[in-house]
Amino acid sequence: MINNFETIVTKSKDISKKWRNIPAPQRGEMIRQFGEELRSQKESLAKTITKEARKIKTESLGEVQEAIDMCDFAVGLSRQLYGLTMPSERPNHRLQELWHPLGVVGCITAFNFPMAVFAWNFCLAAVCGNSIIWKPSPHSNECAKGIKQAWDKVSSEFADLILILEGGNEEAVSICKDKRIVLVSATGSTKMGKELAPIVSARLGKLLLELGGNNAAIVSPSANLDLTIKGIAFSACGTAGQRCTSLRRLFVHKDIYKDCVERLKNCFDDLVIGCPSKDDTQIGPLISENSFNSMQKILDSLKDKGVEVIGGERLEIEDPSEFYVKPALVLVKNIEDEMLTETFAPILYVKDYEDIKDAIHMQNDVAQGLSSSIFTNDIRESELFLSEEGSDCGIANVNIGTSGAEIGGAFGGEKDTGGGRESGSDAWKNYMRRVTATVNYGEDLPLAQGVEFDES
Ligand code: UN1
Repeated sequence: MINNFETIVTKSKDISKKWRNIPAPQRGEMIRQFGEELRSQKESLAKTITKEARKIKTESLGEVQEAIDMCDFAVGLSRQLYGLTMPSERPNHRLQELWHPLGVVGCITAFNFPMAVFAWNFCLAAVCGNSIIWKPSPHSNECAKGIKQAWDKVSSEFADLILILEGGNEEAVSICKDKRIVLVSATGSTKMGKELAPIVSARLGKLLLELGGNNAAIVSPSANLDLTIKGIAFSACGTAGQRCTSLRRLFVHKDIYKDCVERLKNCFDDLVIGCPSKDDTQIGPLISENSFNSMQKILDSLKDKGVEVIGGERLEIEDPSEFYVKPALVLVKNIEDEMLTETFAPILYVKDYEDIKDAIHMQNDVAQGLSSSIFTNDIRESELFLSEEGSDCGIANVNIGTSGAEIGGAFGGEKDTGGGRESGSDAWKNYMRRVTATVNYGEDLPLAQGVEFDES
């Protein structure tokens, strides 16, 4: 039994009961102040991200910005938590949807987005009238504390709206088991999701899952290659390949394959790998030795099969306890088993294609379904890619890499990615319960579907 678990859940439940009675626009006002606080602490919060998650400066700043953007979005939402009104089939009746808070939300986050993903969840949960219990990754407890302190500064008697439960798997399981935690929103690997989801489902709790990706991009002969190479490099190598949206597989049309691979090799050679706090660094180290070992294991198994691997080696830069790697380009002739799993490291598999439909098929032919891209100037191809016969992912981009989504859209994916949608659009609906209300303001009692029931 985790010692502070009971206290945390009780406190969270208590505060949720007070918070839900605050009108939504007033809740929005407090979130606006939270956003202002994040703005004023942007530099120092970004430094904490760089220190713990080892992200480069510009990405850490971008991550705090993502949290600020979520605050702004939630402020707007605070006056737009709309319920539909539908025409009733009966006279003198009103048919309407009402949206109410859920209560306590549990949020489990990963090391790679130690602030932004929490902000996606918290800003929506809070504006919708809920409290949140946050279990951050054990790699990012300081980031969690930084966010909590910013909230404490503006939240007066509502400080408990964010309560942090530090820990690992045991704590995550406790959140999943507890019936008082109405919704569990979890970000992490598919393996983690498959372990946790049955626990929540067994109590018929609500789930919001954002799990692994195995994202692909297609490069068509009409693509603007300058733009394409930049998009590929950022998606495949940015954050050292440790985003759920990182680009892992590339399908290049055979007519431009040689040129594209040549340019990618040069581009990967030019990337500045080093200490993430330095201004010109583009790629920092991997999060841990374990990540490094998983990457090497995959590359070794490919090499053993005779597959061409360029790069991927460890670089001894600065602190010898850190794991810097050169991003790997893996030139495959056939689909290899290794390509079908997500390795959280900068490995980019490249394969040629002849027919766009084959490329789309290969792109979709994995268990995961998070993000996807096509680089093309051919409108027929881009429309096919976005059509129901195209990408089967939750995110489908044209002439943009697979990573770096804005907060305004719904974020998440299909299949082994878990099906959840967080962040923008109508993702707020996940954090509320819907009541369908029918009101009869007439003197008679007509029944729906024309059913007759005469009691006399
Ligand atoms: C994640 O890696 O879990 O689209 C989230 C992106 C970021 C979010 C990534 N906005 O890459």
